[in-house]
Amino acid sequence: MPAKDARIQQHDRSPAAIGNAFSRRGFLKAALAAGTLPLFPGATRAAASAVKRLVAGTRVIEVNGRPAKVFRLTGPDGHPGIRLAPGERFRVNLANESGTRTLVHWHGQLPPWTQDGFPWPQTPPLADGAVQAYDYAPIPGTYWMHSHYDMQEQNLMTAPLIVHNAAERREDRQEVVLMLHDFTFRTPQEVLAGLTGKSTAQTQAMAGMPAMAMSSPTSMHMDLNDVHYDAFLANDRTFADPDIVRVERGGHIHLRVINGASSSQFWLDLGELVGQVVATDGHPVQPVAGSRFPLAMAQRLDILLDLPRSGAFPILARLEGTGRQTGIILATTAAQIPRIAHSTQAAPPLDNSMEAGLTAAEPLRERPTDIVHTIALGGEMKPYAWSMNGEHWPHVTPLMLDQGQRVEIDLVNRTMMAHPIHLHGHAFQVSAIDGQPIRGAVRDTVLVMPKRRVRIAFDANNPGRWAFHCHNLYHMVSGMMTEVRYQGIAV
Ligand SMILES: [Cu+2]
Repeated sequence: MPAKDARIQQHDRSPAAIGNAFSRRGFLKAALAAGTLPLFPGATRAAASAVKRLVAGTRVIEVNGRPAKVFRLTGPDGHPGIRLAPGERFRVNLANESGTRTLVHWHGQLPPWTQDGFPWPQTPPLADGAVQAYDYAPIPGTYWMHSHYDMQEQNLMTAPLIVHNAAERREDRQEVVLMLHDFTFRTPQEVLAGLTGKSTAQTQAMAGMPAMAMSSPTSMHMDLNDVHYDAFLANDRTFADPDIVRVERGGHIHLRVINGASSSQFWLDLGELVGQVVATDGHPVQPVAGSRFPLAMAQRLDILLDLPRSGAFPILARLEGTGRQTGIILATTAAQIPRIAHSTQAAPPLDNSMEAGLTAAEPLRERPTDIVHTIALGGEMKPYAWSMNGEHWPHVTPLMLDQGQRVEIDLVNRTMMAHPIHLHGHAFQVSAIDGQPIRGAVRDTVLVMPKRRVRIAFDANNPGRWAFHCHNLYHMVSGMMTEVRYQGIAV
C-alpha cells in the first residue's frame, strides 16, 4: 500500500511527531537517571557548536484527496524546522534545494539585521543550489521561520523554530507543536490577481465565497477573510485525516501553537479542556486560564494542558467569522478517535479582549519614552491596496530611530479590516489599546482591530534596517509595509 506508507511517512515528519520524539514524558528523566545523556542533549560545548543543516526544498502533500506540491523547510533530523537546546546558538546552514530563489526570515528572533532575511538589496535572495550560514544567539520560546520572498509563504515555505529553555526542560511536559496554514490549489499570484485585478463582486464570484462582512458587537461592519481557501491545515493535515498525537492518560502537555497562515486568523478551541496560556509570541505572560483563545496571523501561543483522564481531545482551530475548522487530536492509547467535521457553527471575528487582559511576565523596564511615532493603517478591499502612513511599499519613507531610544508607536487603523502588525528584530510590549494604558504582553505581532488603535513600546537596541508590516501576505504585497531604520546605518 504505497499510498498509506507515504501518508505515514508524512505523518512522522509532522511537527507534533518531533515533539513526541524529543520530549516524550519520562524519556529524558529515564535517560538522566541512567546517566546516558548529557544534562541537556545538544547543550554540551561540542554539540552547541555543531552547525545544523536546514534544507529549503519541495514536497508533495495530500489535500482534499488531491496531491499538492508545496515547499518545505527541513531540519537535520528530517523534521520541519529547527529545535535548539537551552543555551544553544542558532548556527544554521540554509541550503536552497527548492529549484528557485528564496529568503528565509526567523520570525520573532532578534538576529543582527543582515541575518534577518528581509529582502533588501543588502540581503539578496539565495540562489537555487546555494548555501547560506547563519550564527546568532536566539531567544527562547515558540518562534517560526518563513520565506520573505515572492509569496512563498502561501506555499508552505514555513516551519517551527523552537528554542527551549532550561526551566521547561525540567518540567517534564510532553511538547506538542501545532502549526496552522491556509491552503489553496491556486497560485498566490492567481489569488492576488483575483484580489487586485477584479472588482470585489467579480472576485467573490470567482472565489465562490464573499469576502465576508461581519457585524461586531458595536454593530460596525468589518471585512474578514479576503481569500477563500480550499482547506485549512493543522500540521499539514485536515480533519479528513488528522494528526493524532499520542499522549499519556492524565498527561501533562506543553502545546505550542503557531499561526503560519498567510491570510487567515483562528480561534484556538481546546474543547472540554482548560489550558493555561503562559507565553504569547514566545514571551512569558502572567498565566491566563481558558478554553478559547484568539490567534492572529503569525502569532504564537504556549499553552499548558493537564489531561483529566484517558480519551481523545480534539484541539480545534476555528476560522474567524465562519464555521470552518481544522485541528489535531490528542489521544491516549486505545482511545476512540472521533470524526470531526470540517465545518460547524460560525466563530465570531477575532477581537482584542484577551490582549487587553494580558500582562507580561518579563516586561520592559520602566523608563520615559523618547519618541512616539504614529503609523496610520490605510486601504480597502476595492481597489485592493493597503498602506502605512499613506505610502505603499516599496515607495516608503523610513521611520528613523536613534540607538538607545525608548520608542513607542501608535498604530491607528483607519480601515475596515483587522491588521496583524509585525516588527522585525525587536520584541515590543503592548502599552495601550484604544488609548487605555496597559502593561500588556511582550510580542512581535499585534492585531489592530478596525477603526481602533494599539500602542506598542520597545527599546531601539538592535541597529539596522528592519521591516515593519502587516502579516496578511496579500496586504503586505499590495503595499502595507514600511522600514524602521537606525540613524547611521549605511544604505
Ligand atoms: Cu493587513
